[in-house]
Amino acid sequence: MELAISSTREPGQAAASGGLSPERLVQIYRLMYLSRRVDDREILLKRQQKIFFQVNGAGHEALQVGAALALRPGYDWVFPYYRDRALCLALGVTPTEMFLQAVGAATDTASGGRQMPAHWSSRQLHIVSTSSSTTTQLLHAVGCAEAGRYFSHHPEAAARAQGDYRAYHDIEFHGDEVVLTLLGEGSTSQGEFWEALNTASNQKLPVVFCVEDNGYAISVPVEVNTPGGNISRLIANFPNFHFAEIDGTDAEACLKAFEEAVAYCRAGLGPAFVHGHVVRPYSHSLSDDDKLYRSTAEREADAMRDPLTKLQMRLLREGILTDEQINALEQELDRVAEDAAEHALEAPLPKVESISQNVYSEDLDPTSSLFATEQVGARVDLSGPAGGGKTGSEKGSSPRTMADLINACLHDEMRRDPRIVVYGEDVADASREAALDEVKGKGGVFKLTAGLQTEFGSERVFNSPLAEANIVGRAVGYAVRGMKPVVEIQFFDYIWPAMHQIHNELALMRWRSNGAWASPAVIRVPIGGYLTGGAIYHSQSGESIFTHIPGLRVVFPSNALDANGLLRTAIRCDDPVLFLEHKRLYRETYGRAPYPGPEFAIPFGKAKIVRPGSDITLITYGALVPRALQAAQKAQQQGIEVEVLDLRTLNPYDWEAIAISIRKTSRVIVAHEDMISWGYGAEIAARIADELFEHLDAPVRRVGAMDTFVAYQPVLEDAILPQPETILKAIVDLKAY
Ligand SMILES: Cc1ncc(C[n+]2csc(CCOP(=O)(O)OP(=O)(O)O)c2C)c(N)n1
Ligand SMILES: [Mg+2]
Repeated sequence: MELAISSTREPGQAAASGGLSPERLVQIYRLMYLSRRVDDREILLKRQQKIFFQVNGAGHEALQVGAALALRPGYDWVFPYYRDRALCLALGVTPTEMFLQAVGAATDTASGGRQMPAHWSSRQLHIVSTSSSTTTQLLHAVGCAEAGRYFSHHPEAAARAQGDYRAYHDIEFHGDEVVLTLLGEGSTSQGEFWEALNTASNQKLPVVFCVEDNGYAISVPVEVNTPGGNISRLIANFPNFHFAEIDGTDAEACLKAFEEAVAYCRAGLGPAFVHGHVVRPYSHSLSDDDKLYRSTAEREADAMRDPLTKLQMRLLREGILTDEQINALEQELDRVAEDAAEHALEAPLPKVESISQNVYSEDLDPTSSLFATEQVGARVDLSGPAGGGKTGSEKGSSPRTMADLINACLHDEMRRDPRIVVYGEDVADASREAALDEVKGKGGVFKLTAGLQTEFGSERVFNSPLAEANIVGRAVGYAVRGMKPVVEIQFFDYIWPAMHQIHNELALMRWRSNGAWASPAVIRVPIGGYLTGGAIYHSQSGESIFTHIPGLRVVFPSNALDANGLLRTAIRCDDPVLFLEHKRLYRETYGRAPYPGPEFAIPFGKAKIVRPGSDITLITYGALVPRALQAAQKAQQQGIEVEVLDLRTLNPYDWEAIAISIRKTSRVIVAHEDMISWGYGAEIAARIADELFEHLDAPVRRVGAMDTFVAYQPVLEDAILPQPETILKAIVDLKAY
């Protein structure tokens, strides 16, 4: 490492006026100065078009160095934002590493040339990969703190285990580690800021929240984002917090404030909130010019508070360093920045062949034979009802519903893997545990998590706040620490507040950090219509929106046995999984199956021929599987043999099975419940037309819902969603083509 943190020269004999030693003040100055010089050098490189983006940390250095020096690097955890250069330097990220990211080098340790500069990540230093999305990192910090606490209560859960994702995740915990997360004052307007404070406060988590308040969010002044202009005043009533509002340009005050905040958190007293008033002497980024929206007087007043100048003046005033010593120190650090930049400019660039690496786990392939225990256990009953009625993982050979077998899988896996936590809205049996002596418990609005809290306790199964981003954002934090959150979004219709976390964080964590971090959480989501009265907000589909996200596995079972085996694979694999459960199928007589045992798994990407046929291939999944079977049965009466292929998983999907079937039948329909335009079938149909054209005797047909929402009145609902008759008509038409 090229940066010596301590002073390289004798700082003179003078004593500092405050509580800090002269050596400490010089150390802080060195870090602050170097941070500024790395910014300046990057700005130069950007102007020379040798790098492609620049965002600076100027004016924030004192606050950030104070935060870093109060922490134990590689012991505590950090979820920074893009402005945190001085923080990261002080934690141990080197200037060379920073420039490697700026040039987009293959050897960029934070992202391998994938992220913009100042998008920090260091596995060794526990700096978790950060995105450009403001505020998302706060919920990760909360989940991370929860995971740390969990491991300290259950150290046995940290043991490595073979045969699933646990083989690839080293667990580090100490029991008193602190999590630091930082953001700008404008970003406190995001709902996720409040969602993070909510959980940190409620659970007294050891998270230090730091607001770096430079008075602007690009061009928007603080009073527009924050009613009254002061975030500290708005959050003052959150219970359990330690609060500090400080001059973030006063290096000594900053370090002191963070030492107190960290001590409070480390002692387990609750979270802390440090609000530092800083300045922004440069514009927001090189793409911004603050002269367009700030008065000269205001910018001059800011310049007077530049923390670097202030500390330099103090060092001189108190005789800690002479002019000559300051000059020598600065020249030395200028060279450090220059040499680091030169080095980075010569670094090798990433290979184009590396692009697809780390979209998914490189270690554990969920399509592999490791998960092919399908033959073990039972046979699915595709015809109709019988027996059932048992709950949990109670053994027995009578057919059980999809709801039963999902619940059974959750019980089995939680018994097997102590790293699993289950949370979401209403998923607990009862948050007020004492009530469980006299009540049966809720266990989810569809009862899919029934009995889990009772068996595994409130630390592993609990209700979340009514906030979907909170659910998924915390899951990211849990998962980067090596835990396996299996969370529930109550209805697919309400997944949208979590979309930002799913798209920009959960699915991206591995790729953007070039494999250094991953967040293989499972999100279970009841989906779909055919409910007779489900209406607009309890009937939505929309799976193709999620299959369009690289890094995210999407599973959509159509029967009890598949749901059981695929959920097991979802939990044991090393990728994030969206597990879609059709509400209409939960307790359907169709597709019940006996309990297949606790090791029954189905690999992803393996379609199933649920009905063989030679005339037409019908590709489908979810609630359209039983409807397609009904249509196929009727078609048979007209002499048409339809082969029904249940995809079971949508990403990955079984192209080979599709191709084999189409080569046999030469006619194909893709049918799904979701709207036809831009639906999942559009991609499958396009690929068939592209790659199997010579095997087709007719155009590729699609069946799906009308391009509208699902209405409440059943007459409308029936017309909007595809019915067996709709599918039959498509079959007959296609055969006649
Ligand atoms: C969710 C989201 N919305 C918008 C942006 C675009 N953006 C980037 S920085 C920024 C302003 C942030 O201001 P603040 O939180 O005060 O931090 P500062 O840059 O001032 O340190 C905006 C709007 C973004 N990155 N993420
Ligand atoms: Mg700001």
